[in-house]
Amino acid sequence: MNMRKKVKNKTKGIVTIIGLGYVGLPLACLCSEKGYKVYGIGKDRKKINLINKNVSPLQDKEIEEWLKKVKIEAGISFDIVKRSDIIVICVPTPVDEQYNPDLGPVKSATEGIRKNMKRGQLIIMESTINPGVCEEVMLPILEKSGLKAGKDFDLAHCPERINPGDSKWNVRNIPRCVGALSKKGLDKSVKFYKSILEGSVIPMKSIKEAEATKIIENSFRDVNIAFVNELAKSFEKLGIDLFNVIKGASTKPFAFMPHWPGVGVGGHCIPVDPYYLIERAKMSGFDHKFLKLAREINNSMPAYAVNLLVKILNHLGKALKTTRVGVLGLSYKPDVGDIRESPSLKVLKHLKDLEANVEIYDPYFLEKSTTKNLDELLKKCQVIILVTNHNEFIDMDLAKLKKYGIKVVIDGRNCLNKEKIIKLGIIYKGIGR
Ligand code: SAJ
Repeated sequence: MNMRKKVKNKTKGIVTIIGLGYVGLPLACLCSEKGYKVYGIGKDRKKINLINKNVSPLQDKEIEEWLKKVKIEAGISFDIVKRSDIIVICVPTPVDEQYNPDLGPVKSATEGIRKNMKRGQLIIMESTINPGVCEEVMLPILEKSGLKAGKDFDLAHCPERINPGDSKWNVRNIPRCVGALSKKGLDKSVKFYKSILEGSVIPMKSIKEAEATKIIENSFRDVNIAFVNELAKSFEKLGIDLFNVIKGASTKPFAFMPHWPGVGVGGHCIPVDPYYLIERAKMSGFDHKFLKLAREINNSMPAYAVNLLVKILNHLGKALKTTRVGVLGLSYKPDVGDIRESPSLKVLKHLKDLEANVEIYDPYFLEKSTTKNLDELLKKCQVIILVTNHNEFIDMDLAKLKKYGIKVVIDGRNCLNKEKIIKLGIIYKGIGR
């Protein structure tokens, strides 16, 4: 009896997860917990060694605990694909400096599978991709093996919906949409996900529909954030506190979904995914003017926040060059240590271009911070720009701003108490408030 059969008798089957980050690692833990023999393929030896010692390479409490209770054999070789029943791809789908989609990781993972794939396997793509990637990019590579999709192997797409730092929604309970090239592939995929998930599994009519589902979810979020960011610029001139207006509009019990203006849109999903649709639609002769405008508005927010500061300093007869500016936060979202596409990177670049003296503090990135703690930063600086609404900043004792002589606060996440800061005689400016 071969290895696959032996392991199959003792487990539900052999699953190999390619990509062991925020998406792949929780999925690997869940598959192991639900009785699959789980292998992981990664690129970073340090991370792989940690996982093999049941230690999480990610700053995520839940995964740290989970990894201690499951068994994942991680490595860098694709050989293990030979012995797998199901192979799930969870690699990054980034954009480059010019915001062009970069399918490099997808292509190399698919190539690794091609060299080792066997008859009867189910290959599932979980990374966020635009409609067409499975059939136009992955399929040609896989069929170079001589095996035929739908006959010798199955190809499906189940877009990931991981929300880092979310205590309510996680890999177990988030509903998932699945699409596949063939009915058999769809049935096998739905069966697999139903065997590990508590959340519902929704079969889509095609693999393209599954690809499109995730892209519109995140494009929806990007355009809604752009909507309020444009309002923020307009209401700044009208002297209206947009933050309060959105709170007012949120009392409408239907047909309104609040989004919040801020210093920018970061992360590996929201600011990235729309470009995958924009570029693919362009190839078919459609120009997504609206999606592109939303991206433009959101990308303009870091400079907008810095310019708010410049305008205030000029009004005070001060120059940015002779002011020490404290940047609070590097992460793209609160209480996680993730800097991908973070607006903080653009804020720091604008400040550097304007020759400002900058101090940085982020409790999740002490190695990138220039001060050991928040107090040290406040002591050194005259003005601050808050970029990340970490709880540590929201909970700070605002009297310290006065004590350390902070003159201006730019609240990039509208998360500080505006009235209190103004009462302390400090100039407060939020985004749209
Ligand atoms: N942001 C705003 N205003 C908002 C909401 C977010 O400026 O009203 C900014 C955040 O500060 C951050 C960026 O946008 O810089 C992205 O924020 P996010 O809350 O969307 O966080 P992500 O990137 O972790 O998004 C994930 C996504 N999940 C997946 O792609 C599987 C997204 O689909 C979720 O909607 C989002 O979490 C969520 O709802 O928290």
